[in-house]
Amino acid sequence: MNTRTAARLGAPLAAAALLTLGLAAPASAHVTITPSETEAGASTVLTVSNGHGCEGSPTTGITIQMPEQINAVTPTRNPLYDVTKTMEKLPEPVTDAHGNEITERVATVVYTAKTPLPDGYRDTFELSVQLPDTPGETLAFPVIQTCEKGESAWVEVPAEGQDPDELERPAPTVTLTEADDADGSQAAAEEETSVEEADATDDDVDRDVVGYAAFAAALLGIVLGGIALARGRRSS
Ligand SMILES: [Cu+2]
Repeated sequence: MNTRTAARLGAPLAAAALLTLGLAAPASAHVTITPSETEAGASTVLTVSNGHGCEGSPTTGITIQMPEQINAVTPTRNPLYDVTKTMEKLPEPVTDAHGNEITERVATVVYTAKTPLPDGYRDTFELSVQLPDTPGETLAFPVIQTCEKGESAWVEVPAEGQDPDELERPAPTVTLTEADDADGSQAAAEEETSVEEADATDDDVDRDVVGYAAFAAALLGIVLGGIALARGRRSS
């Protein structure tokens, strides 16, 4: 085969490869959440990613529905979006991580774009959440994506045994895994060391506080130093 023939053969092959990539891209560019798997009971930050517009139309906003198993949600602000929470009353009051009684929960988080997001670009949205302590459970976060033209409802949840890849617009999900320290075989040993661990955790927190204090003091020193310098200059 001479180089000319190779080139002639190569072009259609490359085109075919591109076509395959093009077809594969939409599945990986859905609205997704990372991590898609994380420890049950954890306090964590989930990142919702929006990979494309509504059939080419720019995205104007997304509404994320919180699974009812999550009561505590703190959305991270985003300079390109206005963010609001819609609340709903809890059937029964619950106690939050700070020991306060809460009577309502965040039902949805709405990000509204200040400037529509063009198709072909992506944005991410962070939610700080307290996950329920139910290993093995998969939580669905249905998302409504609104666009300049139309909307996409990422709300499909696979039926028992169905492959989520078969769905056209699957709701992003997070699967809760067994916490590392909840390993059954180590449960007894853990009980013994749990007091020590609790102490260790306290120490860690103390160390963090000291770290932050040192950092704050250093910052203050810089600021005061700057002021002193400025004053010195002015008085001289
Ligand atoms: Cu997609």
